[in-house]
Amino acid sequence: LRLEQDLRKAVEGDEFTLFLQPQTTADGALVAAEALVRWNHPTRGLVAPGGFIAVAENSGLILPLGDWILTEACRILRRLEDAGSPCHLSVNISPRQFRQTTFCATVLAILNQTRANPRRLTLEITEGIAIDDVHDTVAKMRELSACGVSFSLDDFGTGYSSLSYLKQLPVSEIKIDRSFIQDVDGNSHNAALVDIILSIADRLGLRTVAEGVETAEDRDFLKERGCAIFQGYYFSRPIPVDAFFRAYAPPA
Ligand code: G
Ligand code: G
Ligand code: MN
Ligand code: NA
Repeated sequence: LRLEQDLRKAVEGDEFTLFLQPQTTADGALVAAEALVRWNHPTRGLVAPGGFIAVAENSGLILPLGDWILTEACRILRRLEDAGSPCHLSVNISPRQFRQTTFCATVLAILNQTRANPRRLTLEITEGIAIDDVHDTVAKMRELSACGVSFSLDDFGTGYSSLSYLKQLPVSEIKIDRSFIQDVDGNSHNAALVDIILSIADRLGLRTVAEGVETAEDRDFLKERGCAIFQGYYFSRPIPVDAFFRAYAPPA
């Protein structure tokens, strides 16, 4: 409850910040970034989302927080475009946020207000969005897709029905969960699974992002099997926005 009270104050008091983690080609050329929220707690310092996203989700605070995250992400997207960077941006969407009846209107209003390019925005969803109302889920995804926004299936392979989600949802990208990627080069079990996930994605014409790439060996393994995009500590940790701009979109 203490955490929830603190979180409520934090949402009102602007205590959040976004970090960006690059998504690159195998050779490290920047393609996109994932926005990852951090809580700049007055006494506890930077708190990672593992420590508060679930509380925000259960208390409903994810709704104002989610709006703030999307707005901030779209501002960053606009800045990237203004700086001449081709970088796209991925934003994590919580199930509760997605299920709001006003979800599409909110996303479109934020895009409009920030003048960010919808074609550069990817929304990461997980199997948590639940498929009990497939029609509503698909309708929302189609509405936003029609405006240029794309969707990525995050943590792919960890849910109970990953293939069913893939069958039913109009996503253009899957993110192979890092539990499969770690030591993919040395672990033949992971290697077999990743191989198969990559060929499923290839057959369906989906882009694949490998997350949690930590070593050159894992990068090489994935590259050889046609993985397009790489995210992980081997390339970069999530970093503050200013550091990201200095490293990837320096002023001309
Ligand atoms: O950054 P870190 O690895 O600590 O993130 C942990 C978890 O928090 C991840 O599963 C990630 O999807 C989630 N997360 C990070 N940023 C956001 C965000 O902006 N919105 C939502 N809903 N979840 C986030
Ligand atoms: O669940 P989601 O994919 O949204 O969360 C991404 C999380 O993975 C972020 O919190 C990020 O900090 C973390 N992450 C990113 N790259 C690596 C990596 O190479 N290794 C590990 N262990 N975690 C990573
Ligand atoms: Mn994610
Ligand atoms: Na993930």
